[in-house]
Amino acid sequence: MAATPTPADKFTFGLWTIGYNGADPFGGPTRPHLDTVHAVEKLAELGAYGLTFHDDDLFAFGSTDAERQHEIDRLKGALSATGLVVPMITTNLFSQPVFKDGGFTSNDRAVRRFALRKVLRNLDLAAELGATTFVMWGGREGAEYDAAKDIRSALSRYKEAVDLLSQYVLDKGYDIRFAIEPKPNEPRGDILLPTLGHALAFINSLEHPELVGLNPEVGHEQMAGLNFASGIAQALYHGKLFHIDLNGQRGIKYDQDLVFGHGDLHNAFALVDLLENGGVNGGPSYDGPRHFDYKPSRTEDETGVWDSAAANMRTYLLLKERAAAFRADPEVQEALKASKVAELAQPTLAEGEGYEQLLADDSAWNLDTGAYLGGKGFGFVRLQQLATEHLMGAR
Ligand SMILES: [Mn+2]
Repeated sequence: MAATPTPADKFTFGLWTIGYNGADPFGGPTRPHLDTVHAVEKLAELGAYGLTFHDDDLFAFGSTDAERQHEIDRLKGALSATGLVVPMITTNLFSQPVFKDGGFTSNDRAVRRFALRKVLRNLDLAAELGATTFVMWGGREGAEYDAAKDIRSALSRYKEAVDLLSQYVLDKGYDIRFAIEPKPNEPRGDILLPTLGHALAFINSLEHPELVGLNPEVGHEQMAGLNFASGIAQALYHGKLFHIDLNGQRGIKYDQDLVFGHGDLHNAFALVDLLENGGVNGGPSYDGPRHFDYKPSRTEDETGVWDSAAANMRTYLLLKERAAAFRADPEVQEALKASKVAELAQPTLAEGEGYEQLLADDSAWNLDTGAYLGGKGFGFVRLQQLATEHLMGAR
């Protein structure tokens, strides 16, 4: 069955997702600790491709070198036994009290220097495990109060950090690129680089912008009221979709981290259609891991954890099937043509034409603008209904 995942689908999971114990700001854990080796075995059984983690997910903060190495060795053993890979790792600069005002941008310089050391050590581990993407989610890089944080200095320190880490990767010859993960708020009142667009602008200020791209997350952009599929299209336009975090979110509220598709299903359909069919000649527009950053709900037991992990992958594959059917439908092709969707790819000016030729073209100015009142519509609603019917399996 096409909706059964295999490693070729490149589905990956954060160790912190399936390992989430159900603790929230209002109550403690509802599930016991999940062992890393068991997690890797279960993910392999379900058809996943890889595992990702923060340093502190794998070995507790403050571990001795021997304890740290023990956990790394256990992971390596599980990876070689199952064939799972680690395509991305990331550093936790948010859980410990030392990071309460951030890591790269804490007002406390000693904390910033410690944060850099923690990331440098984790970059060595990324290279050792063959991870080629290093995600940076600056969850505590922000503030609650305007006078408390000099935002321009904070951005300068952020740049200083990313520039240093980029130089390290270049000097070491590591095959690693960085992916910034934007989020508007939570846990801070306001987080730096709150949306994909803010992060894109920031990347342009860096010493090595070619090494730095984005890891956009469905729920994070939707928490800001933004259209995720549209944002991903812009990230692709700039060549900056280095990684992606898939999950579900229902509107502008706290970060829900639902299963992919359990939030805005219509936008999830548009996203999968873009990723799978939005490339040249209708092929995929993105070939990296389809990474799930979700949380099994607090109400679930361990069976529910694995059911929800499987649900992420199954929903993605079902949407991929629906998107293929949508593109293959002759009525959809006709509706796309009627809506002039492809005409937007045609340059507005003719070959070699500049403003002088445009100014000399009376037909451009003499357009019968009055005819647009009551004239032919674009038919976008019809197109959306066709998409909806394919999404519902009604066509
Ligand atoms: Mn994420």
